[in-house]
Amino acid sequence: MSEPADSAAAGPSKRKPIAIITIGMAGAGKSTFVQRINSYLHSQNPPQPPYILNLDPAVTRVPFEANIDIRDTVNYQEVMKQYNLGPNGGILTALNLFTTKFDQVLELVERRADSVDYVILDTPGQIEIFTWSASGAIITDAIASSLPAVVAYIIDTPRTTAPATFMSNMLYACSILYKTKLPFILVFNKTDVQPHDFALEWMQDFETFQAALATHSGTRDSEGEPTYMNSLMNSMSLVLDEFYKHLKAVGVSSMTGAGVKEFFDAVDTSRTEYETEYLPELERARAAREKSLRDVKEDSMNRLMRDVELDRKANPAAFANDQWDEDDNEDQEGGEIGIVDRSEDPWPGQYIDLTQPRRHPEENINWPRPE
Ligand SMILES: Nc1nc2c(ncn2[C@@H]2O[C@H](COP(=O)(O)OP(=O)(O)OP(=O)(O)O)[C@@H](O)[C@H]2O)c(=O)[nH]1
Ligand SMILES: [Mg+2]
Repeated sequence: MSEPADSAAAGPSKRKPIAIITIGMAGAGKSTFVQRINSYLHSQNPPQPPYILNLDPAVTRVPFEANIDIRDTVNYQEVMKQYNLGPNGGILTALNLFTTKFDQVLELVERRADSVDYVILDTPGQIEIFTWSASGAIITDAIASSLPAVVAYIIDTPRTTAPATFMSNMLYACSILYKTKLPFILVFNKTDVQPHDFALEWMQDFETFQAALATHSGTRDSEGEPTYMNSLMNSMSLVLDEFYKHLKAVGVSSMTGAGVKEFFDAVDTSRTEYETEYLPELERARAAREKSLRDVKEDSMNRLMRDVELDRKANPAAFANDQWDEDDNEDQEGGEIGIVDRSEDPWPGQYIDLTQPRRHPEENINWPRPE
């Protein structure tokens, strides 16, 4: 449980809120989960109401009150009509349109950073619309570069008891982890219907997963040999073994509220992970981007100088006429052109704009404004 002291300490030294990005297959229970963690936070003492963003333009009814709702910005039905799109194209386009305004969303979120501890995002039902679109990536990156962030990957536990389904769901989770590189929590939802121990067991010991695979129908052909699918999954389970080490898994029932406290414990651990792993990576990426920009500039400068050199060789007479006259630059030390930063405080000798009143309280001088 996050200590009540947290929100009581709201002030300049308050930690930033953490963003929880819920992602999951259609019908996994994302919206119900958001509602559940929302009511859990409200029931804390003192209450810690989160800041909620609904990014699903097609939902007709959300079980929580969103602070920012994509449906207030774009009308998904209108988008479908105007752009002549089907439902998924409509959702994707609506999300793209919303993303063009995401800087305003970030501003609003940042304005509330001092008063909230959690920012929660509910994403569209069709998972790939968020995970494989440019706008999903832009939103995730924008949020994660301004706040600590964690992905809550919601899994429909009763629907993943078959080893093949379990594996494809985990591979999907794996691809999202490597795409976002954010701290990741697997949320096995609907544990009131199906407890998630089987999943934990499969994740901890791949041999039990392979055993489950072997006993499952359809994994042997008519001659009793393992099918291609079976061998593929066996090899994949070894790959996933490495992936499981990087994440936390919790079982939750969004219906009853079981496991929500454990979920928030995992969120707290993720904050530390974000600070120690994601943030340095983000800064490295930023520095690399700046360096590559510098390299590109340097490269074009070098090419320009080479061209000038070639030109000089090809046409020495013209070059002789086009010399810099040293006498014209006596006041320029070393021939360098002085760059003035107009945004900085003026210094003696610099031009002063007399149309503006200038006050120097420490010198007690008050320039009069000209009539
Ligand atoms: N028994 C049980 N049902 C749940 C639980 N969580 C969600 N559901 C049910 O699962 C169905 C889908 O829930 P939603 O919250 O709409 O799922 P979603 O992932 O937001 O769905 P989309 O946004 O349409 O993809 C609803 O009928 C919920 O009542 C749970 O913990 N237990
Ligand atoms: Mg939903």
